[in-house]
Amino acid sequence: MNKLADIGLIGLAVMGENLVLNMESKGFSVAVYNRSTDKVDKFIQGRGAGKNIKGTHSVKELVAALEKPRKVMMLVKAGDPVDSFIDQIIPHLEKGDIIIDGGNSNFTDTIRRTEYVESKGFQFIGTGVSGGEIGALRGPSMMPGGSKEAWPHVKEIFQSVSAKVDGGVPCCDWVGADGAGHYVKMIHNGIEYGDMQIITEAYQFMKDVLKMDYDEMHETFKKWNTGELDSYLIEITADILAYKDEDGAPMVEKILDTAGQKGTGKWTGIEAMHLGVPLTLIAESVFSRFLSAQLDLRDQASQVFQAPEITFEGDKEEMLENLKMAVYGAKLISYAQGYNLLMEASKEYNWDLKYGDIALMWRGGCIIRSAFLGDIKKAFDKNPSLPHLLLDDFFKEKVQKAQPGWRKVCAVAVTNGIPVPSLSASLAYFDGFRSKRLPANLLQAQRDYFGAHTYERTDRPRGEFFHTNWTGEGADTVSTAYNS
Ligand code: 2AM
Repeated sequence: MNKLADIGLIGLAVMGENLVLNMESKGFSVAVYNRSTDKVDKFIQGRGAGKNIKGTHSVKELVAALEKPRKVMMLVKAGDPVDSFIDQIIPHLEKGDIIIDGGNSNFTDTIRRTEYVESKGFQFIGTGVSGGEIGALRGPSMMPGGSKEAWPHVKEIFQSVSAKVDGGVPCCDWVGADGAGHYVKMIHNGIEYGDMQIITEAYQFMKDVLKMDYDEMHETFKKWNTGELDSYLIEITADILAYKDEDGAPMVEKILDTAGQKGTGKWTGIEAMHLGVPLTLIAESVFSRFLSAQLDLRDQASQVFQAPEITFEGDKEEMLENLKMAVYGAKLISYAQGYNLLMEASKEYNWDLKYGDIALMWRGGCIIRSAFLGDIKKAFDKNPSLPHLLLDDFFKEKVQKAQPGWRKVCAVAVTNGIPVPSLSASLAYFDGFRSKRLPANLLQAQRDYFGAHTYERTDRPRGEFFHTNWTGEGADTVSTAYNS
């Protein structure tokens, strides 16, 4: 490879290697570098052999190998390594050059880095890249944000390597300023936690309440994948349930029930708290992983508490249909809550997010890809200023249809002592969401009673605050109002 490369990539771990091969297969030349330079040589002699890929052994050599404006993309461990590489790259750049972070960075870091890199006269892109190893190789979902002037320079490369849906629409478009791309990736991961938790609850219900065997469960998920639940995670669940260990037993039965996590679901939950958005399903999914990790405590508790005897005697097929509705209803709520958070974030951080386009970016390539995302795109195409997904006609109709079965599943699960935190929390959210009046009037009275926090009245305009001397002992001084 003699001519200068179209793009440079730092970080030859799983995602980096596969993305480089993907770029090269689409006709782009790539220069690569890795901190441990033996990995560069191994890659060039191995999977990268005979391809339009140039190995380099220093950041300086990498940058010198690039066409201008230079595009240097990092796929390295999130955190300090990203800052360290930015500082190593900058001295070799010229005006207009672009640094890209394709790792799983926290959006607050991306906001800070965009400002920093721009202050040095260069441009910065923080992009979510989803789809794992295979996605990176064959076409990931990509969610770029940062310095907008940089987008036209990387658009062709990004959209060429990304997944395509509906006969060629790329699952990659400009998301917004500074940390917007990584924010959208964070929400994607939160939704992924939710979808996975919903599925695991359905699995436990099938196994413990409906006493289904693994082949039956496999067939059920396979069937579900042909309808409105058609999605990557339902598809792989069907595969996983069919997988047998060498002795013929279901592989899943042998896996320790303690869930790991890398933190992006937790960030989503923290962010929901920060912006005051009821993101209950994703939060329950994160907490469920924490609870699963408390193996020793659960072991002790299981010896202390007797589980209720499971007494389901109804029609199994009918209950399976109810379960499908519960899964679908919970999923509707999860995405509606996720979008609620996106909408608040768009206002808070001035991003002007295009909600329908975001659904399209997730439509293919990534872990949460599903037919369902097409319906979200349609909802925002119909009404770009839709205040909440559940108020769209399609979603309204679907959630109404899901309700009866969803309620029955939660009731049966609770009666039989089967935990369904995401199915029940989403139903509770829905019941709260559709309530004109909640018991927060009593809560406000309590706050006013013990802390003179004041309340507003139903018979007076909003914004007028009142205090009652509930005991006759308090003074008339009121506390300053605090609203999250
Ligand atoms: P390495 O191969 O030299 O470990 C994923 O771990 C990628 O991030 C790898 O390319 C890895 O480089 C890189 N990485 C991890 N920690 C790093 C650090 N502290 N400095 C530079 N690169 C790092």
